[in-house]
Amino acid sequence: MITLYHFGPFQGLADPSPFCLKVDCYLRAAGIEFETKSGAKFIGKSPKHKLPYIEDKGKVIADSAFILDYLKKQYGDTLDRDLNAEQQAIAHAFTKMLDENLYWCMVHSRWIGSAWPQIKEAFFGQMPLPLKLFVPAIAQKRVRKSLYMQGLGRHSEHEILDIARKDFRALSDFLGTKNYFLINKPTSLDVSAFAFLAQLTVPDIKCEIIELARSFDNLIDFVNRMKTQFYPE
Ligand SMILES: N[C@@H](CCC(=O)N[C@@H](CS)C(=O)NCC(=O)O)C(=O)O
Repeated sequence: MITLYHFGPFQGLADPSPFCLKVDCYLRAAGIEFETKSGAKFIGKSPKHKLPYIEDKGKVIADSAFILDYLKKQYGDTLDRDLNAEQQAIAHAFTKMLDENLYWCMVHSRWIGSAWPQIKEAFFGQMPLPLKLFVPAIAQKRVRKSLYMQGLGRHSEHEILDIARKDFRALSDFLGTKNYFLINKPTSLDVSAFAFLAQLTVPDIKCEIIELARSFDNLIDFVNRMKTQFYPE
């Protein structure tokens, strides 16, 4: 059986990481049985020092994109096999927009922006003393450096919100009144979109980017549709 190494449940979601939630939701949508092992401690054991990674039949695969490629090869491409080349190209472009652009806006709001006090409490509140006095600051410093190196961290909060707004607008306009992004059933693009949009709409955190995401009604309806379908619990 496949083991998914991830962070673990967070405020009504299977995971606070969009990449871990993507793999979790893909496995459910594709009907592939799996078990989970939860905890930030697995970051150190991951071949790429990030989560998620999976273990299957003695093989270890890290990175959500490589994991989905592996699952499609080993267990059949049940979600995307009906997509034509044009739809696959659109799915690729949107997926990379989520992974490489919206992700960093989300990281900024959680770790640097106005969500930080709430995130600090949610992620580190249970940590024993004296760890919780300094671990959050060390983690925040690392994330700040990553954001600066990536480039998004050099923008103002106002500019970052504007960058996120354009991603939400593109997703919302493309989804329109459809139930799913590409065809009349969920594909891996729906899984990816859910994994990111749910982070910004389900948890009970108050901040500007979450307020902004929640102003796109069709995206909220989409998240609720996917949640009801794949997370009925
Ligand atoms: N490209 C990777 C990104 C994974 C990733 O960035 N994971 C973050 C959590 S959202 C992580 O494990 N960060 C831990 C760290 O950097 O120490 C994927 O698609 O899986």
